[in-house]
Amino acid sequence: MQFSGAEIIIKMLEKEGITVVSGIPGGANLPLYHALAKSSIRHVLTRHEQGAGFIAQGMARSTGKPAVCFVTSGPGATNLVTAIADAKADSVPIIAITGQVPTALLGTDAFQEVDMFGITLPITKHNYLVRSAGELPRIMSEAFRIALSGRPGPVVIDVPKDVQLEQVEIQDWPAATTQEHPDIDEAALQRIAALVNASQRPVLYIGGGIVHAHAFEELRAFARRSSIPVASTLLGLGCFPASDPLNLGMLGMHGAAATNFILQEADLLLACGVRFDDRATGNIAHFCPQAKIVHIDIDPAEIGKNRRVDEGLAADIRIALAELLPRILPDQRLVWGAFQQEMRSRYQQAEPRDADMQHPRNIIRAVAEIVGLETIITTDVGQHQMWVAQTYPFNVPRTLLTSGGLGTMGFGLPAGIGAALANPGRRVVCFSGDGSILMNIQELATLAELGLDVTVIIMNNGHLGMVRQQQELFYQATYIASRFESRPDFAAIARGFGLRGYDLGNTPQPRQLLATALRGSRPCVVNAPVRGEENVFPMVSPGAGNTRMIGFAPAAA
Ligand SMILES: Cc1ncc(C[n+]2csc(CCOP(=O)(O)OP(=O)(O)O)c2C)c(N)n1
Ligand SMILES: [Mg+2]
Repeated sequence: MQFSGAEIIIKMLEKEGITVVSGIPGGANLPLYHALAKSSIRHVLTRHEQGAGFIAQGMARSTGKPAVCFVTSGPGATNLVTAIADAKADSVPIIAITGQVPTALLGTDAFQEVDMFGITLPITKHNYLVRSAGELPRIMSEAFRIALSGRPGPVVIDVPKDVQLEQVEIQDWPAATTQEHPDIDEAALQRIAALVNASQRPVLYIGGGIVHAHAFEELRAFARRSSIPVASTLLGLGCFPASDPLNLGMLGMHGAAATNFILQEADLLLACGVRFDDRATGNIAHFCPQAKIVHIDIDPAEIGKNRRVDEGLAADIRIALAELLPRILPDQRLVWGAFQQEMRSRYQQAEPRDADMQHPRNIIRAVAEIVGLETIITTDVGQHQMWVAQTYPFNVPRTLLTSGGLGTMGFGLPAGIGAALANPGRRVVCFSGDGSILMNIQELATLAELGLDVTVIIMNNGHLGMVRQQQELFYQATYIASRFESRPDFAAIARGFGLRGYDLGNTPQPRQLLATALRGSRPCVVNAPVRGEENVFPMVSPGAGNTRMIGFAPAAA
């Protein structure tokens, strides 16, 4: 049978189980949209291509399955670049199908031509410039396999308009993608088990790799069998329940002070699905100075990249932990447990007064008390993001979606829309900042159209707060370009988009108004005024080791 290139793409998406695609049409991808019109795949029209990219990310991050977006050539494609780079940094499997000028015009500076293949080469796991429709079944199938296999990541498929229109005969379609797992190194498992069994002060250091491998049960069983505490990166939060006594919370630049001190004393670091990112390790020369290092990660390129390891294992972390479990001796580690307890009581986080609803941490806690455990939280980037990471009790995997590696302001709202699309019946709350929300605020129109259960809470401090904080602490309080002169009325803006809008600054009873906003399931925006001078503490100074933290005081002995 004859199919056009565009029809092949749509058919392959159907075969891979794609039910929603986000995007924006334009001249160079209209054949693709024409084919989409005949498909059962739902299209979500965003208001900016970056929104489409982050909606795809929200779908992929919340489910672990690849998600797809469509954009046109030139400006449509370049508008998507940040979302692709963000997906690369956090290993998120999205597939971006970009329209391109006809093959005959490639390289001529044609209208709306950019070299998307060249631009995205360093920010994709893989990318294609398709030269003929006959290649599309193979390329589409490969793209899904590459996006999801091993360490996941974004794939770009750039499709010239004539290739979308080209008719070809297709007899056999490739089967839907399945995942393979490489064999595991038995001898390395034995050596790692021996190190664990011989250690007295082990710590698990876990991250996004646990999420991608769905290794939640295996991690819990492993940690509990031998009473090994678990320190998490930003992207690992939720993998291990916040409520578990072995949970140490977040390590690193804005991690818990006690956690950074506990790591300092570790004699064995079990790094699982992490990449020794500088935000987590601080000055790496001072990170876990007494510890032997075991690093297990699906990506062999990560092992030994930033830190020399005593034992490295390139493997699927879920399988590795499951295989290790029976080789680990049960141990209560009472002495180590008592030390951790002492650190925790000595270095407690300073808490704001309960009644102070102008403190971000109280707002975050109030939300956590109202919404259920299964609620998906998205954040933007800045102080509010770190307060959420420090404060919100993440007990369920994949309930925190945040831009970790790239730290992209504007991520939260569209990622929240994507999460709500992919998880019908689940509530989504996006914690944003007054700076970040403006970077993709146009997606409130998309949200209003879809009517999804997404609540956006804007921690409004009148500043690019994280920038202001750094200027205060490291640039002698010389403030430039970090304070907003104008104060948009976000509740009114929300209403202008057709959404419910609330302002906690306009009521003597902010808790009650917050509860009202979160009642029901229609989308809404809540402006939450917070003090401009508040800082996120503790904080490791840039370039220092993790135990050189500022902004915390040990409790009196
Ligand atoms: C797209 C983008 N531009 C610039 C930055 C640098 N940056 C990091 S945090 C921040 C301030 C964020 O302000 P806001 O969203 O209001 O959050 P707050 O820190 O005030 O809570 C800036 C400008 C960034 N991370 N992303
Ligand atoms: Mg702000």
